[in-house]
Amino acid sequence: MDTETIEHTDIVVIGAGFSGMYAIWRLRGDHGIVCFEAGDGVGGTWYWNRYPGARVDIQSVEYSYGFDEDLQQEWHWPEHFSAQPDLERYANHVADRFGLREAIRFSNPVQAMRFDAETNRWHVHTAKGDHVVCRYVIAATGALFVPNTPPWPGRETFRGDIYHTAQWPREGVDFTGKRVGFIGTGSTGIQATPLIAEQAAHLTVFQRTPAFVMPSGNTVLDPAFEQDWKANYAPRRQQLLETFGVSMIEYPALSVHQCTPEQRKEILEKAWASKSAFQMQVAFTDVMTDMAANTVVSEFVCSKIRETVHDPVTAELLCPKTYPIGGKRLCIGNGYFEMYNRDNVSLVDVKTDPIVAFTATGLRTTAADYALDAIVTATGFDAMTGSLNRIDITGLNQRKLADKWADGPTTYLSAMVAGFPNLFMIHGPMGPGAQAQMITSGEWQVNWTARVIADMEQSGFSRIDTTETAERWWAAEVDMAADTTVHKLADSWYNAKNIAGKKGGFMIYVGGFPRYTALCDRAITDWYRGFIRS
Ligand code: N01
Repeated sequence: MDTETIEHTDIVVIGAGFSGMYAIWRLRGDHGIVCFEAGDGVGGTWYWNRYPGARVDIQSVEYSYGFDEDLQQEWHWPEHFSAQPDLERYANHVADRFGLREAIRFSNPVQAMRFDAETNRWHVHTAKGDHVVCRYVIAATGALFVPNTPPWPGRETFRGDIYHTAQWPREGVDFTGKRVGFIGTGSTGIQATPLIAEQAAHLTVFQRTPAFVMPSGNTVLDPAFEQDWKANYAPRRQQLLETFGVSMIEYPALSVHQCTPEQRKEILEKAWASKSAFQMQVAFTDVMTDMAANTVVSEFVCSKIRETVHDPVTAELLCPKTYPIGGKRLCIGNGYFEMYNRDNVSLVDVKTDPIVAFTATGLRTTAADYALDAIVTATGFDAMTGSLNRIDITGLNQRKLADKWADGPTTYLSAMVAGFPNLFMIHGPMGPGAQAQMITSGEWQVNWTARVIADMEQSGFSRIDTTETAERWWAAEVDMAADTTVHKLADSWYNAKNIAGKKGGFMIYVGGFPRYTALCDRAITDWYRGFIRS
């Protein structure tokens, strides 16, 4: 006999990261809400990524919630760019302050979801056996949640410990006296390695592609700066939404071609010292659209690397030469290049000599064996689609989302997928994602979703879907935006090329947040253009 208890609610939120928590707060007034969270705490990205050096690279006065004036006035960020423990503390404070935990079921990931077309309800099933029937699902599942673990053989034979930075032990790891191998030199690797190098007997960094890394210049938060933000929070939050990347950076007036060599140098030095990696991307009007301009900036960064790293062979290996600056997400580091001047750090180029296996005693490349006591993988994520593809999602006509997305994701406005009604995504594939400050842009997307749901209810509709025509239109918009930039010239998680065999086109909308929000708003005001409500 089936003894399963079926619960009914209005909305299921998947994920208690920053967007999921805000969705609970924003929608719970008028709706029953249940939120399922895989971890045993709140914070999402900032819950999982607790590796040494994990730190946000957008200033914290921006990278924080704006929905509650008292919260933003009372909260104090100790540093300009907050470290993971402070971000997790903030997430916990918000959960407690606003009573969000009541709605969250921890350590209980959603495993399967099925849309019942007769009743227009989603049936949501979880790891702990919950079965919740709801009208809407909001997937705030995170663009970077499922770790990428390259399938090197021999993992089980390695006698030491293997870690992935996105699944770091809560109690930390002591590398004192150990020979540590570190794979991956993206945003995560460049943050973690300098701290591990301070502890380890020896650190060997295995690099496939060098990164463009700007110095962070992180400091304790200047009280006058904090006061200025607190005195102006409301207009600043609005201003953020009107900027390209939902972040206050200085936009340039000049093309590189309009500048003398002296002017170029002055502008680039200012951008380098600006405390924002993204300033480098917009040092001139044409960095992201003209390879000649881009090369001027790339060469400037390489000159900084050569000035910093004493060993010329290592310095050359660290200079990115195969893709444009800004093509992949830029990184902000704290002493990353300086680290290579330490006696206990060495760099291995695994582009020319790839890793082939774990061994009992370390790692094997095509040319050598490396003896190691611990291995850290910072090999990134099955980004954008990984989180949802891991859930067995069945939409209309028994169609599985993973099948629909087998050749890459399709979405309309990154918010919905045709054939999967009443399922909304926050920071979904083909959205502004990594090119827009995630907390503020997430709040905006949740507000937009809340508006759509409120309209449904006022108009007496019970189903909203999008169409394949609308998805094609959005794909063309996403491609058009990317085609005008240098992004497509780099292989990264933006275009699914970070994982061998993964399919998909360009997955980030790089047309700017103001255009994105205008298109989302216009879809609503144009009588839900691209949607079908019934
Ligand atoms: O992941 P990545 P990440 N053999 O995909 C290498 C955000 N973030 O975790 O470049 C050898 O960027 C891979 O090499 P390659 C941010 O949006 C933000 O670092 O593919 N190496 C690369 O070096 C960021 O973009 C913050 O050739 C292999 C690395 O692993 C996103 O998260 C901090 C390999 C993966 O780099 C992801 O960053 C951290 C293989 N088989 C992260 N497979 C801040 O806010 C992969 N690699 C500061």
